[in-house]
Amino acid sequence: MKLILGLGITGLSVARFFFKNEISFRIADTRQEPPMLEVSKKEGLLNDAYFGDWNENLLIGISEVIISPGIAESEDIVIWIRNKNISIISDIELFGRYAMSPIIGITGSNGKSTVTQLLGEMALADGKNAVICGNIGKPVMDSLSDEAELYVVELSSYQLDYTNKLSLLTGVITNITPDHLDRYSSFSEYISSKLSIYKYCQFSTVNLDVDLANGIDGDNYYGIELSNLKCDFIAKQNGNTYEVFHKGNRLITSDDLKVVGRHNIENLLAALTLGHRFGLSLKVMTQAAIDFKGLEHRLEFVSTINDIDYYNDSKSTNAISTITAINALFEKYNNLTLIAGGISKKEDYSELFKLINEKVNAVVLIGECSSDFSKQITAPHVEVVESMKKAVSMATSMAEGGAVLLSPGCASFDMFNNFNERGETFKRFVLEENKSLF
Ligand code: UMA
Ligand code: ADP
Repeated sequence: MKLILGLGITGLSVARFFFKNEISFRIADTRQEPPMLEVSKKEGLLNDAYFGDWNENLLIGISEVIISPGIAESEDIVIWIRNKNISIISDIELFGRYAMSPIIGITGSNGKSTVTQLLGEMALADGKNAVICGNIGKPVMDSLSDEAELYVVELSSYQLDYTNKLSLLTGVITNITPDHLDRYSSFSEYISSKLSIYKYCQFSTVNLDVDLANGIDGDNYYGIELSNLKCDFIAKQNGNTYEVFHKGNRLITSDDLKVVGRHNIENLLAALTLGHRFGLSLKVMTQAAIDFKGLEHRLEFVSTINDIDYYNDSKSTNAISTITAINALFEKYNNLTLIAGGISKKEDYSELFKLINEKVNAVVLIGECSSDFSKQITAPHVEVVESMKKAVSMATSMAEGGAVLLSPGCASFDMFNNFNERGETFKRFVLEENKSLF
């Protein structure tokens, strides 16, 4: 019998698959009311289910465990499983056993979802039945399809940690910067988790701008400002514009794109390199990049109100993504007002504070870390407020044209259920701010 650990969207997708294929399974979750409880009940998936603290008896009669990514290696249940030498795998490994079409894997600290979505859109534009799935929010076991011609899968380090076998056509690490250090005992452990993607790649795609991946013997390379002949795709900066080349031929410039910032050029190079390896047409990929609107909550343009442009970058949950957002907008605006804060991660924020002090005119802080952050930020105007509503009205009153940017650099759970809710709340108040002017 199989044991499914966790009844979030991963556990539910695995249970559905076993149920459909008449494979017997048990489900367990430490939460009395896990998020997918009701739907699992309705679908008749809870014949053998246990909710509450881990219990070693859960392992009786179990030959393999499929573990949800949110459950850490340090949990008792994982220790018991390891001691008993029971096979433990991720949903990704299970998916790899059944997927009949090529899989492209995308991991990294930031940019995973953007590259996954962009590459998926490129493949769809080229007439391929591509399925976009994984950590992006659509569990892989809900995504298996006989009609799929390509799976574009976002892989988190949590998923990679429980993966032992997988066959990827190609895969990439978009970048590696400190993240999830509450889950890993050191940064180097987190780096090893990310690097493990290359063990599974038939062809490894390497971003030469990522120092940590530089020693990797890749098959396809890309990077910005590199004259490196081994690169398939490169970009060069010309003033405020980036030009993207394939083997010396100019394909596109940043002025043609709807998304902004150097990081989005890096994301584009990743998608082009992966797509080219699969055999997508360069012309179609280029047009798909021009049409790409970016993902919600990632440096998403919201509206212009009274000469102020508002951007929602709620997905920024670490220092580097807020650094990236500030740098991207600084290329376009000389007046920036930042809304940041939330639950800070166990990482060094000093580079971010330095950048804010240099480039941001006014800062509004929210959430758990706000008073701590306010001591370290010396930008001309810093205010601490207790709600998103106040943050938006305060930022609007402080901004003198230019842009107001929500880029928290922190997790959202002190004030919101998740980053989506935080971003939606921000957008709602921005649009209300607009109404209140009329
Ligand atoms: N949990 C318990 N007890 C349990 C099981 C889980 O308390 O018995 C808690 C976990 O500690 C965690 C939460 O429940 O805080 C959710 O964990 P989960 O593994 O049940 O999550 P799923 O709902 O299955 O969603 C997971 C990914 N979540 C995590 O990795 C935490 C989703 O990524 C992913 O979209 C989904 O599978 C489909 O593949 C989310 C995420 O935050 C968006 N990912 C991290 C990131 O992107 O940085 C890695
Ligand atoms: P992930 O799925 O890895 O979390 P996303 O594409 O969802 O990545 O973006 C998360 C955050 O990181 C957003 O704030 C976004 O603007 C920023 N970001 C996107 N691509 C990159 C990149 N290549 N380098 C740094 N930051 C990035």
